[in-house]
Amino acid sequence: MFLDEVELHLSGGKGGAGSNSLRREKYVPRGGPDGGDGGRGGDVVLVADPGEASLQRFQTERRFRAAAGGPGGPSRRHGADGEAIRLPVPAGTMVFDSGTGRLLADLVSPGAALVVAAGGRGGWGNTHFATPVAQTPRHRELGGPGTVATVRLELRLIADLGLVGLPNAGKSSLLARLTGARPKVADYPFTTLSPNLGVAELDGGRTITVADVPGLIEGAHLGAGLGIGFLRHLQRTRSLVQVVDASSGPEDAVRAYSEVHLELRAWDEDLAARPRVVAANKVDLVAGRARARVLKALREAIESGSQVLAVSALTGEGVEALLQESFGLARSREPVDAGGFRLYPGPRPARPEVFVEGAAGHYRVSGEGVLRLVAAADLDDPEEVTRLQRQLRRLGVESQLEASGASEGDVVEIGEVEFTFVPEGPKR
Ligand SMILES: Nc1nc2c(ncn2[C@@H]2O[C@H](COP(=O)(O)OP(=O)(O)OP(=O)(O)O)[C@@H](O)[C@H]2O)c(=O)[nH]1
Ligand SMILES: [Mg+2]
Repeated sequence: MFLDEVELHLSGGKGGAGSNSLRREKYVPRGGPDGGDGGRGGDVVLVADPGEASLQRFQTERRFRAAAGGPGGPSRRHGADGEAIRLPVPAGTMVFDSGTGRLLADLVSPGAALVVAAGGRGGWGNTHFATPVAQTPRHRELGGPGTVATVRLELRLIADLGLVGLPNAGKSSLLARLTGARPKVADYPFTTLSPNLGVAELDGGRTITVADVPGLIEGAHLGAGLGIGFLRHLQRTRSLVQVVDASSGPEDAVRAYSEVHLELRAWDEDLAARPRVVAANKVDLVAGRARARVLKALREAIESGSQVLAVSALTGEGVEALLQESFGLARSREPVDAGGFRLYPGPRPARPEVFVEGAAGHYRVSGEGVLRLVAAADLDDPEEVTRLQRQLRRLGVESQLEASGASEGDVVEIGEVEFTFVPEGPKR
């Protein structure tokens, strides 16, 4: 099946740890610190790739974690950066935050990329921590954690031309006639279950992309037939060809036309108002007066502006004219999101938020910034613990704990670590 919606769980790689190496040289008993920094963790990146037609590749694998950064080494050796994971997605993939539903990016132009989960920062080696009083610090940092993200991908195909109509009208046959695509064609309704894309070539090397979607029936917007979810693939086409079966007389043809038009309007007024050609298909089955009557009835039923063209996907009659007309229409409209890649960065809190909950001797501190600090700290290193304490105090953790009623000796949980609360006095 064609997958056009999927949820992914992505994690950036952890940053590499800094090194706490001390320089060793002949005749120098205690060299200075020479521990290098850890490498950055790898990112997880979504990239719009014209070679992808659907989100099929995520059918089975939906969890990705990029590689961790390498540890720093002696002689200021920097750890290797973790390799990024680049996940190709079709152009037209929209990326939403699963939690909030917010649109993060619309990957329209080929090559547009979004870092969804960033790798963690590499930890500093001890060379950064030398001070006049601590010439040989054993202090270094562990790497920071990568960010994690759960995102929903939703594909909306980008095509110049969309074919829409009742089941069996001949949409897939027309797609095959117009382009090199070979969609399934059969004489029963609902043959097409998911969108097909093809590329039509005009003389002079010009091309247009054409999308064929499943048949639409009356009540589709209420969930009848295959529903209308697939219509979102038409929302970004530049023009529409409404395909009508003209072989069973004027009344049927006009009814078919109006039914589809009403469903389009129920879905999206803007889509229904898009420039359109009506293709009266299967005209090989109606000749002379009968054919003229169908075309006349359709032209009268359709609001001015839309052309009605007689075509036959079977014999190819009228297909060249249809292609030229649709090309003109598609050209008259701006390409979808001509600006290409759009990103919607979220507001960033200026200072990490700190949350304290709990009572009666046991408290839990949360907030992303605080959790990161604690996760990155090497708690086996007393110097680092002191530093961490100072940082936490600066963020207001101590004062908030006191405001919540914590007193000396209480248990304070931060992430995966438990501390004993020892207030250090007034905030700096
Ligand atoms: N005689 C004739 N038959 C046609 C023509 N176009 C399509 N057909 C036939 O009509 C039937 C339906 O064609 P499809 O192309 O599968 O129709 P569709 O609109 O894609 O149908 P769904 O995918 O079910 O929505 C097939 O048996 C085709 O061979 C035509 O121009 N003339
Ligand atoms: Mg079809």
